[in-house]
Amino acid sequence: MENEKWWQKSVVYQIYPRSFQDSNGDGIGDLKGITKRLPYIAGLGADVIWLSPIYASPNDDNGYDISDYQAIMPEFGTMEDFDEMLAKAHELGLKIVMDLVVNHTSDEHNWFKESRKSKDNPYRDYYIWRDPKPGMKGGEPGAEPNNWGSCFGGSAWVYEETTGQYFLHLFSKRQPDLNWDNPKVRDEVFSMMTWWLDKGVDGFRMDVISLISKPEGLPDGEALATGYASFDLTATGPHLHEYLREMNTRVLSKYDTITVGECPGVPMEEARNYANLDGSELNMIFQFDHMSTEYEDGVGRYGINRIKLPALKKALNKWEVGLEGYAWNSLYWDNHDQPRAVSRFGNDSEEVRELSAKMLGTCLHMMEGTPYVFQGEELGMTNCPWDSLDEINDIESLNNVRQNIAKGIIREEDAITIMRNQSRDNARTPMQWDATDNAGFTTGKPWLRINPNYVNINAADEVGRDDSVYNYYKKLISLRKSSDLIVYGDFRLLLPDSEEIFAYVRTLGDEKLLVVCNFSDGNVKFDVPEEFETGKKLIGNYDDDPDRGNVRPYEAYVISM
Ligand code: ISL
Ligand code: CA
Repeated sequence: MENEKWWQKSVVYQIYPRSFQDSNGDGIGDLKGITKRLPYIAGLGADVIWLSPIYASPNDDNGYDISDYQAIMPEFGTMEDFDEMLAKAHELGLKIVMDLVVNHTSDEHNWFKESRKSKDNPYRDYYIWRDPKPGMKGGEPGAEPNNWGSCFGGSAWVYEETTGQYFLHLFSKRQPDLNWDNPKVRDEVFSMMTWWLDKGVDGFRMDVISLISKPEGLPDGEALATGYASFDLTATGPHLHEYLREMNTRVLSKYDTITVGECPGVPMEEARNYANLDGSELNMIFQFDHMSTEYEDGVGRYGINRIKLPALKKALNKWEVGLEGYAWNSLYWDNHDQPRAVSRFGNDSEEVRELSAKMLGTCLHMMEGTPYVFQGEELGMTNCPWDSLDEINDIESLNNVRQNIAKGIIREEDAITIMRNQSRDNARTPMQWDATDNAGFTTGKPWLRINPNYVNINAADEVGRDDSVYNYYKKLISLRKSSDLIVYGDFRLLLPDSEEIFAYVRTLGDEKLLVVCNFSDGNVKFDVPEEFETGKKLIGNYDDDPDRGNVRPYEAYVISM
């Protein structure tokens, strides 16, 4: 293929360090733990690791609130531990991608500690400060500079007595937004990125990068049922592309990196600019259309709706087809912010969990783009059967569920069901390594509840068992490595309206693949198209050959021509 890039052929494995592997018995995953498990990731065939944040942080939002970008969180270890991990990863042929969280910092970052001191502090303009609404007293209800809501519930503004102004936070109150319009802020961020790249890291996943340029004048937005406007209205602000190009010229273009921008609220047409094939901004972005098909108007994510397949296909199809020839896709079902895919899109009941996890893997890994695997997805790990809200640590789901109950948008008795379905903590329960106490994650008390099903679902069992989800993922990954058709082929969706079948064709030159996935627990009639009649099965989650007129429960197969 012309203009091939290594990151187009890569498979990325995401680690949520707090929950991956504890090495010293304090119940918290750490860098030494990751180093110990690197061979496991290499064994799966992934070649890039994205680490969720490992920097110094007071952990109001588990590391996404950073107080020092050039220091390691003491609970995770030391800079020496980091260097050792990086060297070991490189030895195994694994690249390391850091999480770059620069829409905001922690309120304990030195810049913010200075900034809040006085209006003429040199760091004042590192953040976004505004006066109360004219004629109103700071702190009074309705005196906020505008009606923007925080993604974690409530207003996006906090009033500070000291200087009589509000600061903006699109996330928690302890995550003040940086002012990217200040060139000094950009200098600081770019030199910090350069420092990490010089250290040898291989790229960045950029947290909510679509939100860094705020709309001119910070205007009110349309209020939702919560009374606040969505943070989506700050996506792709007036200087966004200018700042990303500047970052590219001043930093990224000097290294051979992989970059992915997390872009909530960005439509497909706009994404073509972010991930332009000319390489002037980012390599790819994470879109959210397929992560929000079940959201309810006015309620958003923390409601009781479940997904419908046609909407899910429509969302994914739009990005597969829409970016072709313009930009590169990233592919994911799971990450640290989402419920577990097998529980959400498949079926986690004992009889069909493995089958449906393999089906989901097939569906995603045969698409065009760079696939991401979130820790435990390769084992078919499931949502957690939470017993009470007291067990939940996740600030986003706790705040939103409480807010929605208070506003009468959801019923209190539905709260625990909503947590079981939607809380980010479903992804964050510790990695299930084996069937020993605490799933082999820690010898101490785990920081978050371990899913009780670890006795049956764990890596020790799956690595050694041929028909496991793990070994199936391993096959999917190695197939991609050996096929330009899987990496670069055009995507064409079949049967967009089917409520059960997700089927598509990939084409490259005169090579073709047919991918058929049954998202339902019943037998479904489906005739293999004539053009594939003489094709052979490349992979599938049932042992025998597919029946050419019927797809079995949660069956997935791929036929190549
Ligand atoms: O999926 C979402 C909408 O409900 C959100 O979780 C959205 O992805 C998110 O809030 C943006 O995520 C990123 O930035 C946050 C951090 O809490 C997340 O963990 C991170 O991935 C603030 O830094
Ligand atoms: Ca530890």
